[in-house]
Amino acid sequence: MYMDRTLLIVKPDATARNLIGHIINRLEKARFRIVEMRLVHLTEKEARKFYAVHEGKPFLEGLVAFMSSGTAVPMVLEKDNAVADLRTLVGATDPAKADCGTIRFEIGQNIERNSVHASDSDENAKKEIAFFFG
Ligand code: FUP
Repeated sequence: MYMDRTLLIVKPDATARNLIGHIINRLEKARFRIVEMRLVHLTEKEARKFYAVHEGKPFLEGLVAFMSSGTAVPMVLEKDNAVADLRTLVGATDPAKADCGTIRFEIGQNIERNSVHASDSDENAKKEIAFFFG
């Protein structure tokens, strides 16, 4: 049976605070299954490519510097309705605006250092999974 897939990245602010295990625990308790996972340290060039959709935005330079500042953990997650359910679990981009109980509400530090990335559509999930896992 085909299962929906999405991409999550544990961002460098979370790996620096030893929160990889905590995030995986949240994901598994929400019934996501990890089907691929890597530890990466993105170059600035790779981070810029990943966030190409934000070219020209005022926050891009800071975001690229942050995303290439330390270890990140991209993973492919499988679940029924994976994309939408993961966006719900992750919460709003700005942790200060995220719903109570979401991952960004719980551990996000600010709109840039918001601990996790989650694909926002099936189409982008496919592209982002290919970016990290070929
Ligand atoms: P999201 O889909 O929730 O990750 O949000 P966006 O695609 O809008 O933004 C991607 C990343 O850019 C965010 F995770 C953090 C960063 N960002 C900023 O640093 N400042 C902003 O004002 C907006 C986004």
